[in-house]
Amino acid sequence: MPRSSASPSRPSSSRRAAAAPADATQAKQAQLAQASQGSELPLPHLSTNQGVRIADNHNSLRAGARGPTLLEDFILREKITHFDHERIPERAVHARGSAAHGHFQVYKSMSQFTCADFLQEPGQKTPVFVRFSTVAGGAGSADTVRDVRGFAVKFYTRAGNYDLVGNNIPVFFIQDAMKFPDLIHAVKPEPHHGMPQAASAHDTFWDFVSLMPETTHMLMWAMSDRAIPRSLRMMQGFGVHTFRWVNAHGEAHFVKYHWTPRLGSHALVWDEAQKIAGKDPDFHRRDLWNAIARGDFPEWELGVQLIPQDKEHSLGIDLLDPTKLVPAELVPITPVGKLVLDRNPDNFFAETEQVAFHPGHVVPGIDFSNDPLLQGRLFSYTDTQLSRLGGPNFHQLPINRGVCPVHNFQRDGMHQQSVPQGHVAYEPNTLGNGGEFRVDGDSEGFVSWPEAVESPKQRVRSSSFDDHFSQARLFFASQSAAEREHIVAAFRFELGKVSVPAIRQRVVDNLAHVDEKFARRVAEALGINPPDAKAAAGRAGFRHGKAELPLEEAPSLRMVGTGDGSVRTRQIAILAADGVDSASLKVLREGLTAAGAQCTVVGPWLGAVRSASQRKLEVDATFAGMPSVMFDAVLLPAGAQAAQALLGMGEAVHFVHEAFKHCKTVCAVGEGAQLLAGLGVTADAREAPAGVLICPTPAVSTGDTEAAALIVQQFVQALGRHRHWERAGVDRVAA
Ligand code: HDD
Repeated sequence: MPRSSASPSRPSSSRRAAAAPADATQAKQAQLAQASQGSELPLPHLSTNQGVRIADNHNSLRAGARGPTLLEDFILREKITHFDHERIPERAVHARGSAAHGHFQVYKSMSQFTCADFLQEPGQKTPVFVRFSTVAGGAGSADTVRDVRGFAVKFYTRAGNYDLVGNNIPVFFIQDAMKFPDLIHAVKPEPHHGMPQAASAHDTFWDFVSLMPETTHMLMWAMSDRAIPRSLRMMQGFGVHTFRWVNAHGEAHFVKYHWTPRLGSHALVWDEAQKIAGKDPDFHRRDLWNAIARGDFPEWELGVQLIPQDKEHSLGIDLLDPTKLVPAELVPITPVGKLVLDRNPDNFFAETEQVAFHPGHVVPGIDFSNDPLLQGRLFSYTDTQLSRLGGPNFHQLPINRGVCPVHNFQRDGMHQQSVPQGHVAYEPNTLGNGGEFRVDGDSEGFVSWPEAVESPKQRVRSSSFDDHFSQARLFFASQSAAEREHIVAAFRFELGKVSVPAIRQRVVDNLAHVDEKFARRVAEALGINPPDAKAAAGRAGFRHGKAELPLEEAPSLRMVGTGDGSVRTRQIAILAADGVDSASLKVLREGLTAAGAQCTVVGPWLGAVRSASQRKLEVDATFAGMPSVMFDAVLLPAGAQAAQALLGMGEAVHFVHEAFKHCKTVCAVGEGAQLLAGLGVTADAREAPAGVLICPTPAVSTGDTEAAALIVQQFVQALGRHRHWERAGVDRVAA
C-alpha cells in the first residue's frame, strides 16, 4: 500500500470535520486514512518512483547547455511516462460524476423482511460512498444538461459491500439489456462528427426512441423537470428495478428503493440550466462540495415498497418491467433509515473516478429479480471495470475495499496490491495453515433465493410488458400545470433540434397514445402534421397492451410542494452599489442567514461599495462573475442613489429581469423597487406578481426590527416555495 512515512493517518481538515460517526464508519475512514498521503511531502526531497533522490527537477539531461536531450535521462522518462498514462478510460456512460463520503443510519430493524446485516439494529451506522452522475456526457461536460442523473450508493457493510446503483428517475428507457448499447449509441454524440455533447436533442436519439415505444414513459420523465435538478442535494433516487429481500426464515419480499431528499425535489428552469452550463459547468459539483465543506450535510431518507413474494401479480403491474413503477398511492413507502453525506473526497481520481459500482454487489438478505434489464447489468459492470480499471484486482483500490475481511484463493492479475503467502491457492485443501479447509454449506454465506425456473429457452418478451403508455399517461396527468407546460416545452425544444421531419412525426404519433391534446400541442411547434395515433399503432415495434390502472393520477409523482419549505442552503443575491442603505441590508441579511440561507453581496466590482451613510460594504461577487442564474432569490435593498446607479448598469438590470423570468423570489425594499421597472409588471405592492415582495418604506433602516422580521418572514415563506411557477408575464420579459 502506498503510505506517507511522515504522517500516514494525519486527518485532512475535511476528515476532521466529519470525525463524529462511530463504529463501522470509523473503520472505513481508518482504512482510507492508511492509504492516503498527507499533502505535506513525506520527505524533504523529491525522489523517483524507485526512491532515487532527484538532484534537479527543472532541467532534462542534455548534451551541453544548448544541445539535444539524452534518451538516457531516466528521470525525465519516468516523469513523462507517468504523465502519459494518468488517464484511464472514462465510463462509457455516467462519465461525469461527483461524489462524497457519508453514512447510512437505520431507523428501525428490518429483520422482519431481510437478514441484510446493515439493516438489523436501530441506530446502526454503515459507511457509504455516493456518486452522482449525468449519463450521456463526457467526464468534462457540463453539470446542468438535460439528462438522467445516476445515484449510486456503496454501503461498506460488515457482511460485504452492497451497491445500490440507481438513478433519479424511477423507470428506464428500455425493457431488455439487449437494447442498452443501441440506446446509448443513439444518445451519445453522433459517430461521424462527434456532436452534440451531453445532449439528447439530436436526430439519432429521437430516431431510436421513436422506433421503440417502450421508451415513452421514461421520455416523459426525461423531458420533465426531473432531468434538470436544481442541486444533486435536491433530487430523489430510485433503485429502478424490483429487487428481493429475504429474511432469516427464507421468506422473500419484492422491494423497490426510494431515496427522498430532506430539502425536497427541485428543478432549474431550462433556460437557466443552459446558461449555467456556460457560466459554471461545475454548478452541481461545486454546490455539493461547498455544502459539505460548510457543514450543511445533505440528507436523504431511504424508503422501500415491499410486496410479499406471493402477491407479485396482485397489482396489475409487472414488477419485472423496468419501464414501470409502483405508485406510492398503491404500495406505501416504508421508511428505513437516513443517508448523510458529511465528507468530501480527498482525491477526485483515487476516489470519485476509481470507485467501481456494480448492481451485482449484494449481501446476504438481498437478491435479484428476473428483470431482464437487471440481469444484463449483472454482467456489464464487472466487465466494464476490467478495462476501465485495468484488471481483476480493482476491489483492492482503497475506495472499493470492504470493511470486512476478504479471504479466497483468487491470485495474481494486473495490479495485485498484496503479497499472498503460502503454497495453497485452491480449495479444499489440507496444506494451508489451518488444517483441513472446506467451504460447503456455510450457513452465513450468500445463498441465492431458490426460485424455481423451468421454461424453454427462448428470445421472447413477456406480453405483460406490452403496455407502453398507461404509466406515461398517469405521469403526465399527475403533474402540476406548470410541470406539464415544462414537459411540452422540452419536447418542442428537443424535437426542434431534430432535422428529419419524419422522426418528429413518429415521436408525436406515439405521444398521441399518452394524451392526444398534449401531443397536438407538441406537434404545433414542429412544422409537421397533427399527431396520428393510428399511424403509430400500425408501425413495427408497437404493442397493443393496455393496463387498467386503478388511479387517474398519483400526486407522489409531482415535484411541486416537496420538501419542508425551509430555505436552508438557498442562495440569495443582495444587489449593491454606492449609496446602498446598509442598515436595512444588514438587518435583512442577518434575518435570512439565521433562517439558513446563504447571502452574497453582488455588485459592479469586487472590494467594497460606499453605503448612503458612507460606510464600507464588502462586495462578495460581481454581476459578471455571479450572474442571477447562480442564485435562488434576489434582494434589492433600499437606497435612492444605489437604485439609480444600478438602473444605469445593464448587467444589474439584466440580473433582476432574469431572476424574475426564472420565477425566483425577488424582494425589493424602498427605492430598490425602482429596479423592477421595465419588467412590464406592476411595481405596486398590492398587485405584485407571485413571489415579488415590494416593501415600500425602508422602515427597517430606521431600526424597526418588527418591520424587518416581517419582511424576512415573507421572504422565507416565498423562497421556501422554491419557484413561483404561476407567475404571469414572464414570457414578456427579455432576459
Ligand atoms: Fe448502468 C454505470 C445506473 C442500466 C451498464 N449505471 C452506471 C452508473 C449508474 C448506473 C448510476 C454510474 C455508476 C458510477 O457512478 O460509477 N444503469 C443504471 C440504472 C440502469 C442502468 C439505474 C437501469 C435501471 N447500465 C444499465 C444497463 C447496462 C448498464 C442495462 C448494460 C447492460 N452502467 C453500465 C456500465 C457502467 C454503468 C457500462 C459505466 C461505468 C460503470 O458501469 O461502472 O457498465
